[in-house]
Amino acid sequence: LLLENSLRHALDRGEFELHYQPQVATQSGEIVGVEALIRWRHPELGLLSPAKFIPLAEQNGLIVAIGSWVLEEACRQGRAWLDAGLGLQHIAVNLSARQFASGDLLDTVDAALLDSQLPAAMLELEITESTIMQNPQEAAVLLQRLRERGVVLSIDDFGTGHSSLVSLKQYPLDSLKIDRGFVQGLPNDEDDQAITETIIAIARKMRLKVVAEGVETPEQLAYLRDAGCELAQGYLLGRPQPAYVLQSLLQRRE
Ligand code: G
Ligand code: G
Ligand code: MN
Ligand code: NA
Repeated sequence: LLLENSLRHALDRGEFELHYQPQVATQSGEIVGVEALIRWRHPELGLLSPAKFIPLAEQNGLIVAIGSWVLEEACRQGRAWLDAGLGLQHIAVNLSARQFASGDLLDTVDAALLDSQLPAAMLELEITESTIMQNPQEAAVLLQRLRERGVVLSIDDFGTGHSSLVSLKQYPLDSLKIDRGFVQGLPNDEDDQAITETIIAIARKMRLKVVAEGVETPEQLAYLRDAGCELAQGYLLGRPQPAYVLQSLLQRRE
């Protein structure tokens, strides 16, 4: 396929870029972190979202090389923002299942941290429940190794991945991200209320940070804040944007 061929060259040609979406404290409104989200600036097709090429990269294995680039670039940017005194607590990066299982994730993370001199505690890695459940034993070891380095570990799309709550106890996690599918129905849908409140309660009991995704309305934000959800992310608070746009947002805040 055409897209697959150009995907092979996209890294060498420098066609990928990271956009950054703010994560905001629901109490203060302050931007405390960002999530890095990859985009492909395709020479003919324009800016492509990850949905258009990440599944393909997962299939053909290119995701491992792309994922390494993402880690390096995010850490480099995080360090630049740290040096600029912008006061971000963390920069979050998504890991795909294949990248997680590749066998060189630890080396890749170590190299990205070493090259950038980003403090490990500023790097947050987002992993889905299904990635963990593909190989629960190996995942436990890998997450432990990452934790030993001081990296922050977060479960993405929490509530959608069929992991038992009990099993989560075995993993050294720092944070849960409430899937935007549950946030969508807030503040009125009673099922979504029950689910989000339960996730917030679990997070609190397990001493995990909790981030609500896909917050699009002031009513959703108010509901989540009142329910005790610390952090929120979504179009209401900021779309994923190029580094320089996010940087000007952060500077305006100073
Ligand atoms: O950015 P967007 O809004 O379209 O993201 C769509 C999906 O692509 C999300 O599920 C997100 O986790 C995933 N994604 C975005 N950036 C990356 C990345 O750098 N690596 C991987 N593996 N997935 C990503
Ligand atoms: O799976 P992950 O959480 O990494 O997905 C992030 C994706 O969600 C990105 O594609 C991002 O653009 C998208 N996203 C971020 N905020 C919102 C939002 O408020 N509403 C919707 N529908 N999508 C969002
Ligand atoms: Mn994510
Ligand atoms: Na998500």
